[in-house]
Amino acid sequence: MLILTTYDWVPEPPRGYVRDLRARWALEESRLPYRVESTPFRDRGAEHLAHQPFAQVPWLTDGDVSIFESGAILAWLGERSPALMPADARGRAEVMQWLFAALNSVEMATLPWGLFHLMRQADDASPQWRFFDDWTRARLARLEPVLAEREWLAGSFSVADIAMADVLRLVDRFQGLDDSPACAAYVARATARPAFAKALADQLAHFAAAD
Ligand SMILES: N[C@@H](CCC(=O)N[C@@H](CS)C(=O)NCC(=O)O)C(=O)O
Repeated sequence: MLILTTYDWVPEPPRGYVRDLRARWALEESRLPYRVESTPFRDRGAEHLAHQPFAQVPWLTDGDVSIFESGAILAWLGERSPALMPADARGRAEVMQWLFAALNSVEMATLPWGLFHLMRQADDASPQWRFFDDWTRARLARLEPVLAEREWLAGSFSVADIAMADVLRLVDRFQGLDDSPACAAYVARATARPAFAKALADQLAHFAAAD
């Protein structure tokens, strides 16, 4: 039995975007059996740090393996299910490069961009904001022609799409995909999948239950 651990509660703004969603989504796509456990949001103790050294979530337990970082969890689950990653070396390489690209080339720019919005600091008069806005626009401009010509990043749907679509969701939340129709259509396509809907509903219900 796979066990996914997330916080017992989070404030309202990040709900629906907490990274356990990526693991939930992959688990739903794979149909692997799993359950969700909670770790305290407010009181992050030694047990938490033993699984996630930055006191963050999520982490996944698979037998005697405990693994943190949403990207590493996606890669791990990809190895467990052909619904998430092909078994052949070339296919795996395709998925891995796009998984890393989502996290290391796109999210690196878009996460600070999203945080500016969350903190209501997205102000064109601010050079710091303009830096992150330009950086995000540059990444989207390169991604746009890629997504205009393919349904999914690496052939069939994979963990790379879970990562990339979830990264782009945060941009979409603040209307950042308005000038990137292929990126917007890709997010709509990915989030129309029943596994995403289940993962999102389950995350929202999990945190709401603790209110
Ligand atoms: N790179 C990590 C980031 C994990 C992360 O930022 N988790 C957030 C929830 S989405 C968290 O635990 N935030 C609380 C904190 O940083 O104290 C991953 O992808 O798993």
